[in-house]
Order: sequence, then structure tokens, then C-alpha cells
Amino acid sequence: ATKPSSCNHRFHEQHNGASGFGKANGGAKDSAFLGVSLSETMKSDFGSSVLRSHKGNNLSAGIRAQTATTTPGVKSSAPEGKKTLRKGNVIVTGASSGLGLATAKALAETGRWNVIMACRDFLKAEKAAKSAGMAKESYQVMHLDLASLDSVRQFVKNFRQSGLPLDVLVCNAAVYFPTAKEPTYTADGFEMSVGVNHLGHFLLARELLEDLKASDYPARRLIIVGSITGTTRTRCIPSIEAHPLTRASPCVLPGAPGNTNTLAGNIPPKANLGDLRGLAGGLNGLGGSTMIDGGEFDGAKAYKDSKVCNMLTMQEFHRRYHEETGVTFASLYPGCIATTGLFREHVALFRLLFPPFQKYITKGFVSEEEAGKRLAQVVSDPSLTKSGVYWSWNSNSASFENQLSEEASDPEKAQRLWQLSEKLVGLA
Ligand code: NDP
Ligand code: PMR
Repeated sequence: ATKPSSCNHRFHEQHNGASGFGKANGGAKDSAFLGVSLSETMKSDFGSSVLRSHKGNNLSAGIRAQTATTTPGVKSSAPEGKKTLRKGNVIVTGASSGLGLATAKALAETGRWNVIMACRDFLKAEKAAKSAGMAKESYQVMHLDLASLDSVRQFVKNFRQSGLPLDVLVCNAAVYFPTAKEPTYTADGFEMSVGVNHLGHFLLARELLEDLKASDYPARRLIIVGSITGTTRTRCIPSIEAHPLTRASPCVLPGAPGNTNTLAGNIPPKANLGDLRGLAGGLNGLGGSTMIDGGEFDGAKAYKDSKVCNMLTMQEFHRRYHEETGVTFASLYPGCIATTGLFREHVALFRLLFPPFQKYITKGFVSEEEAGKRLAQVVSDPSLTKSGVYWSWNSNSASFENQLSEEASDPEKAQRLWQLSEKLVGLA
């Protein structure tokens, strides 16, 4: 479906109200420190870099794109033949809190973006936008519940009815159920974490690719938020200095000085999609498994698996569509935003200790504001147009292309994931 390329500011807000999905279940598991026994952690097969010290994040780093003037424009005529770039339209899923809200705010503040906040709780999103100080004319809230494929399809219809072109799609929303003893399910019967984080976004992104293709904006992007916890190290180059506490040589990735983004993916339970037999069985627990690899339900692993799916999906999009469409496909690890609602289902002790642990021990902590600037950079920075990239930031808040783990960059797995996901969401 082609859509008018001019920016139509009439907008039909759709309010379906909050859904009943995504709520916690079950009681809390017994927790050791931060939910993982340290001895178990230290036994796992990583070269320790956790305690490697590095400079704190430079929180003052801004969005480079805000000041950049080099972006070639979709041109609307201006006096004296000057070309100006029209406001971009960006959909951000899960923009009612945490990273999504911070990104929406950062983009709105540039004055160059109209943010469509795609949220399951309309009222919460409106309140969040207001209290973040976002100007009324810089955003709209549209209802989207990723735990329902019908809602995803309805969202696409509503968005198209708005007449707005789509320039960037950010798949950001996620749920995490680390303490759940039993799985919960989406409206379509998929285990909730993979259902929301991967399958809902998969359908959304597949549908909206048409709209991205139709946009006349010069830098069209499809961004799927990934995470470090879904990636284990591919290779490790020990640096010279051993850490004074662990005596272990820290591992650094080539071109990523100070990068500690390798340990977190090795904290049990580790992501592992196996041969995808659970996904092939529908993830519904009806005779099959609720886990992608066919194993026993584990809420923390389900989340990490879903993040691997996010990163594989981004790469498969890139392989299939980048050349043909010119759309940039990207993923990222924004840093450890230990204060967000993502951890709302975790035990109280975890929520108390996690932020200082990340701030002072791992130094992987990043504020919501800083993380929002990072994602906003991936949305609009003219220097981040490379497709197929998994962006990360070093301790000076400079972006670099990170490497993905073997599993998260396996093209055969990505293809199989794509095909199975297509079937589950009704595209094949
Ligand atoms: P939050 O819980 O603060 O934000 C998640 C957002 O997703 C919320 O707006 C939530 O809506 C929304 N959401 C949840 N379920 C649905 C659904 N069914 N339909 C639509 N929206 C839904 O967490 P974060 O900001 O931390 O997470 C954002 C992204 O960042 C995720 O992809 C996460 O994996 C990633 N990430 C986070 C890290 C961290 O340290 N926090 C680290 C690495 C990656 P509501 O407000 O209604 O609950
Ligand atoms: Mg992890 C450099 C070390 C590092 C980093 C960057 C993270 C990020 N974590 C690190 C180390 C450790 N963590 C260590 C040594 C432990 C054992 C004490 C540890 C534990 C831990 C737990 C229990 N970490 C966690 C949890 C969670 O429940 C979080 C999670 O996995 O959510 C899925 C988490 C995280 N650690 C991170 C990041 C970014 C998270 C949030 C994960 C995400 O959204 O992917």
C-alpha cells in the first residue's frame, strides 16, 4: 500500500484502553545475590572482565544528529532554493516508560521528529509524555498491544489511516518475567516474553516495511532493540593487564577498547535457541514446549532468547531487504539501564541492589536519559546509516559496531527463525 508522502497532521488517535496482558504471575524464586549465585557465575565459561574498571559514561554526550547538517533532505521548497528536511515520523513501541520514553523525549526535543508512541496503555503513555515535558505537537499516542496479533494488525491500519508517512520504526517494547514459575501467554497463545518481544514485533516490522519503503525520507530505518544478555562472546583477545581482584585477564573485543560487553551474556541462564523445536511447536505448551529450544520454562531465559531473536531478525531483514529497499536495519545494546520498569517483576532485593551493582561494580550502568540519547542517535544520526549493525557504546559514550555471539549471528538460524515466525504470525 502506498501512502501519501506529504506530512498530514490530521491524526486519528485510537484508544482501545489498556489490555489485561503482560501482568506478572507466580511467586518469587529464591534469590542469591542479584538472583544468581556468585559461585555459579564464576564457574561459567567466561574470561572475566566484570570488574574491569573504565571511565564512567559521559552523560553529557548529546545526539550528534541534532546538530548535524549533512543529511540529504526530502525537500520541500524553501525560499532561495534552500532545501529543508521535513519532520521525520518515527514509531517507538513501548514509549510509555524507560528507554522508549527517554528516546521519544530526546527525539521530540530536537524539533525534527514527530513521535508516534505505540503503547499498550494509552493513558499511561499520555501521562508519561506530559510529565517528561514533551511538547503536545511533537507526539501522538496510538494503541498497540504486542501481546495480540490482532492489535498489531489494527495498529498498522490505524497508522495508515493517519496519512503519515513512516520514516523510522523502533521496536523497543519488552517484558521480562525472571521470577515466574509458570509461563503466561499472549492472546494468540504464545509464551509471553517471546510472543511480545519477538513475535509481536516481527509481525509489526514485516507489515510496516511496506510503509518504510514508500517513504520519501532519505534515511529510513528499522531498529530492533537487542541486548548484551542475549550475546555470549565470539572471541576474546586478552589484554595485558590482569584485573587486580580477579587476577583474570580482561577480554576486549577488537576495536572496542574498554568494552565489557561480554560477561553479561554468560550469566546463567544463558540464551540458547537450540534447534528451534519449541518455536516450531508453537510455544504454547499444548503438547510442546513454551521455550524456543524445547526446554523447561524459564522466564529469564525466555527473555534472553527473545533478545537473540531480535538480533537475528534484524540481520535477516538486512540480508533480505537492505539492498532492495535502501532501508537501514540496525540493533543495539543501549547499556545497562538498571532503573527501568523492565525489572518490575524481579524480587525487591534485586531491584534495590541492581542499580548500585551496575553503577559501582560492573560500571555498565547507564541512565535512562543517556540510553535514550543513544537510541535516538541510532534513529537519526547521519553517521549511523550502516545497515546490519549491532551498535554499542564505549565508556566515553562513543558508538561502535559491536560483534554478536556465534548464535546471534548465525545466518542459518536467522533464516529458520524467520520462516517459523512467519508461520506463527500468519504471514506464511
Ligand atoms: P520498560 O519496562 O521501562 O519499558 C518497556 C516498555 O514496553 C513499556 O513501555 C511497556 O509498556 C512496553 N510493553 C510491554 N509489554 C507490551 C505490550 N504487550 N505491548 C506494547 N507495549 C508493551 O523497560 P526498558 O525501557 O528497560 O526496555 C526497553 C527495551 O530496552 C527492551 O527492548 C529491553 O529488552 C531493552 N534493554 C533494556 C536494558 C535495561 O537494562 N533496562 C538493557 C538492554 C536492553 P507499559 O509502560 O504499559 O508497561
Ligand atoms: Mg548482569 C560487565 C558486567 C555486566 C553487565 C554489563 C551486565 C549487564 N551484567 C554484568 C555482570 C553481572 N550480572 C554479574 C557478574 C552478575 C552476577 C552477580 C550479574 C547478574 C545479573 C542478573 C541476575 N545481571 C542481570 C541480571 C538480570 O536479571 C538482568 C537480566 O539478565 O535481565 C534479562 C541483568 C542484566 N545485566 C546486565 C544487563 C544489561 C542486564 C539487563 C538485561 C537486559 O535487558 O538484557
